Amino acid sequence: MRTETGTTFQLSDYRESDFIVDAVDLTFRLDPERTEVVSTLTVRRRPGVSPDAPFVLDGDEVELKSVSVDGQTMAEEDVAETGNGLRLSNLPGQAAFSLTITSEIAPERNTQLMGLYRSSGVYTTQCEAEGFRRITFFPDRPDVLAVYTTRIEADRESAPLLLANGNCIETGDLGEGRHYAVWHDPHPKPSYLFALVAGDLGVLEDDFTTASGREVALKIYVEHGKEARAAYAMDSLKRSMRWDEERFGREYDLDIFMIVAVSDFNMGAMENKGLNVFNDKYVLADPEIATDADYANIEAIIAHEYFHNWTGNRITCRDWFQLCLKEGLTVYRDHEFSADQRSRPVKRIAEVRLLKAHQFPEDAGPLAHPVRPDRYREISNFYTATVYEKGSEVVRMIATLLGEDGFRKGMDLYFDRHDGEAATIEDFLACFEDATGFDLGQFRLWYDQAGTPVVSVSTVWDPGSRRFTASFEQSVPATPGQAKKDVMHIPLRFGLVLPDGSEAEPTSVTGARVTDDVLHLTQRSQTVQFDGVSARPVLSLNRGFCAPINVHFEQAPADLAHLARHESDPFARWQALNAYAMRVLVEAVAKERAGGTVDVDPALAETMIATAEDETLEPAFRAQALALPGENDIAREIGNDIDPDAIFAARRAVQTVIGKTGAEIFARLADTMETPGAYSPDAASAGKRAFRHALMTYLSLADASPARANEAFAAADNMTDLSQPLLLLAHFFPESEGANAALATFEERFHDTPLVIDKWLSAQATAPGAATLERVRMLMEGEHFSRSNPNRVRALIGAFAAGNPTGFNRADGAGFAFLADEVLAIDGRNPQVAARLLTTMRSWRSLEEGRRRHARAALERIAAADKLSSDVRDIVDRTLA
Ligand code: 0A1
Ligand code: ZN
Repeated sequence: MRTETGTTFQLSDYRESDFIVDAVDLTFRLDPERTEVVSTLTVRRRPGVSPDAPFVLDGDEVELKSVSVDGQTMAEEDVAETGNGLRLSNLPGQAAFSLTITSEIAPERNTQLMGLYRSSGVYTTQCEAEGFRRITFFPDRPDVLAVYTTRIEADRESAPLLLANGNCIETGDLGEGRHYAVWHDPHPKPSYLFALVAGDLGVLEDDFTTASGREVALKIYVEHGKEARAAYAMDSLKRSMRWDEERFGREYDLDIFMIVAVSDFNMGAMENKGLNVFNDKYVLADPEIATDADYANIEAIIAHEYFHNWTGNRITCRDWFQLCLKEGLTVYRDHEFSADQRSRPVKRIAEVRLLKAHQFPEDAGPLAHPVRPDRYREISNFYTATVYEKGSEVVRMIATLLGEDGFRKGMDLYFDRHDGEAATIEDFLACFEDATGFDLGQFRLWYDQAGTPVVSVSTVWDPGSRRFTASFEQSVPATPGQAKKDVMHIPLRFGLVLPDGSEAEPTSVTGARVTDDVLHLTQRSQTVQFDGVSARPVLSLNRGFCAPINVHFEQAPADLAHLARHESDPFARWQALNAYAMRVLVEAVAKERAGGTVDVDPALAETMIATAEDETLEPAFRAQALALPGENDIAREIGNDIDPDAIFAARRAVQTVIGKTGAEIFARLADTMETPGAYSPDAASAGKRAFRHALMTYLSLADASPARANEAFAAADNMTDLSQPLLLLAHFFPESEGANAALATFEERFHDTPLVIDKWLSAQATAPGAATLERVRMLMEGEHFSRSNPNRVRALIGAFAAGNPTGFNRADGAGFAFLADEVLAIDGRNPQVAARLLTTMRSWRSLEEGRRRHARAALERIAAADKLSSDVRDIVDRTLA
C-alpha cells in the first residue's frame, strides 16, 4: 500500500519529462501469484536535457528482476530502487536506446484493484490514474505518449480469451496448455489508457459502419450465460457512435471496439483505448434485474466512455491537474447525448438535482477545490463531482456564451489542433477564442476559483415609467487555500414573464451586456434597467440552470407560483416550483424545531397538483415536479446548525399534507398511467412509471396505509415496478408485515444476483431512523455482504452514510463511529474505496453542536491511526482542517 509521504504536487511545478518514450513492447506471462512482465521501451533523451540526467521511472509493489540497455545488463550501481520507483544512471547521451525491464507482480494479491488484478478469476487492469506503475516500472504520467504492443501468455483453459488495446495481430500455441496473443495499438497513448484482460468470458457481438465506411467489430464480454443482458449496452454503444459522428464529426478509429464487464471495480468504467473495462452494474440489464434508472445510467456511461475516445484518448491531459479537460468535456458530451435520446428538460432537471446534491456540498465544505485543482496529495481523490459535474457545467457555459455554431467551431479547432497531444485547459480555451474571437479572459476564473458563486438579486417595478430594474451582487465564498476571490463572468439566461404568461420585450436594456436571452454579469454589483415593459413582469433567472450558482432572491410565493404555471421553458417551471417548495420546507423545519405544528402554504399544494394534472406536460416531468427537495437539499439550504431529525419530520409532514390535499386527483391520475404490454425501457414509458410511483407515494401517505404498495409489489413484472414499492414499504412502513414480507420475497428471488441484491441492501440501509444502523451491522454479517467488493460496500455502507441523513447522523454519534471503523477496516485492502467512503463526512461542520462533536471525534480517531493510506490521510486531513 502506498502510505502517506506528505508530498504535495503543484501545478506550477510542471516540467516536461527528460526522456521521450516512442514505443512500449510488453510481454505478460500471466500467473495469479507470479506474473512476469517484460517491458521494452524505445527511449530518447529530450533535446537539451543534460547527458548525465538520470531516467526516473515510477513503480509501486513491483518486484524488479533485471534491467538492460540495448541488450546489456545494467551495472548494479546505475540502477537505484528508490521506494517509489527506479532511478537509472549512465544512460546513452544522444542516441535512442532500448531499455528492457523484467519484473514480477502478484495479481491475485492485488486487493486495491489498481494495476493488474483478478476479478472472479478474470485478469483485468485499471491504470488511471497511477495504476500502470503497479504493473511495471514506467514514467507513469499522461504526457508520455507511446505506441504499445502487448503480448499475453496464459493458460488456455482458464484464460481462453486474451485481450489488450488495439488490433490483434498474432495468436498461437505455446504447448503445455499455454497460448498467447499479440495486440498492437497504432495510436500513441499515455500509460493510464493501457488495458489487458484475460479469462473465460462470453461475448455479445455486433458491428458498426462509420460514416466514412470503416467496418468496426463491436464486442461486449460478460460472464458466460449473461450475453443477452448486454443487449441494451450494445444498442447504447451504436447510438453513441452515430451521435458523435453527427453532432461532433468524430469517427471511431480502430477496427474493433471492446467492452469487458467485471464485478470488482473501483469506479463506474474506464475508457482504455479500444478496450473499455466496465463495472458490470453499468453493462448488464434486462427487465427483471434493471430499473429504468439503471437503463439510463448504462446508456450514459457507455456513451461517456465511448466519447472519451476523442476527448481523453486522441487528445489527452498534459498532467493530472488538467483532469477536467477530459472529464468535464466528456460529461458535457454524454449529457447532451442523453438529452437528445430522451427528454431534454427532464434530463436537465436530473442533472441539476445531482449537481446540487453532490457538487454544491463539496464546493461548500472542507474538500472544496477548483475545477482545475492547483495542488494535490493523492490524485485518486480528485475524481470528484467538481471535476466532473461542475467541469461539465463550465463547458456548458462556454456553449451558452458562443452559441451552437461558435461552440462547434471551437471544438473542431480543438480536435484539429491538438489531435495526438497532451493538452491543457489553456489550449482548450484558446481554441474557442481563436475560432470565434470571443474573449474568455474573465470567464477562465471558473476553472481556477473554487466555491459556488452567490448572486443576490432584488427588483423594482415602476409602473409609471414602465421600467423594471434588477440589481445583482455577486460573491464567491472563501474555500480552502482561497480566501479572496475575483469577480467572475456569469452568464444568466433570463426572461421577464408577464401576467398573461407571455414574455416582455423591453425596448432597451442598460447596465449589463445582453446577448439574445443571456445577461452577462461581469462586475461585483450591477444594476440593470429594462425599459418599455408593458406590465409588472416576474423575473425568471438562470433558465436551464445556465450557470452553476446559488441565487439569493426573495421572490414572492405568488411570483414563484406564476413561473411554475406559466414559464415557457419546462425546466424553469420546475425550478420555480422547486424553489417554492424549498421555501415552504425551510419554514416547516423552523416550526418543527420550535416545537410548533407544521402547516403548508395551500398555494404550494395547489400549484403542485395543477402541475401534476397538466396534460400538456410529459409524465416524467410531472414526476419531477412532485418530488420535493430531499433532506440533504434542505440541510444545504439551511446551511448550519442542522438537525436531521427535524428536517425529516418537517418534510414528511409537508409531504403528507400535499398527499391528503391531492388524494382524489392523484388517485385518478395514477389510474391513467398504466404501461400495458411488455416492459420497455424507453423514456416515455419510464416517465409514466416514475409518475405513477410519485403518485403512489403521496397516496400511501394520505391513506396512512401500505396497502397500495403491497398490491403494486405483488403485481410487478419488472424491476422498476418491483423496487419502487419495495422502497416505499421499507422507508414509509418499515414495521408493517408487508415490508418484511416484501424484503424476504425479494431476497429469495434474487439471492444469486449480486447486482440486484445491492438494491435490497440499499433499500434497508436508507430506511430512515436510528434503528437502521443495527440493521446495517446485521446485513454485514450476512451472506450477501463482502468488504472486498466495492459495489457491495457502496450499496450498504455508502448508501447508509450518503443516503440516510437521520440514521447516519444519529444524535449519539454511533453512525460516525461505525463509518470510522469501516474506513479503517477497508483502508488496508482498498484505499480508494475507503477514502471515497470517508468523503460522506464532508458536511460535518454544518451539523448542530452535539452531532458535530461526535463527528469530530470519529474523524480524529481516523487521523490518529498509525497506518493510513495516502488516500485516506489526504481526505481526513482536509476534512478536519
Ligand atoms: N476515467 C474514468 C473514471 C475512472 C477514474 C479512475 C479509475 O480508477 C481510479 C477508474 C475509472 C471515467 O471518467 O469514466
Ligand atoms: Zn470520464
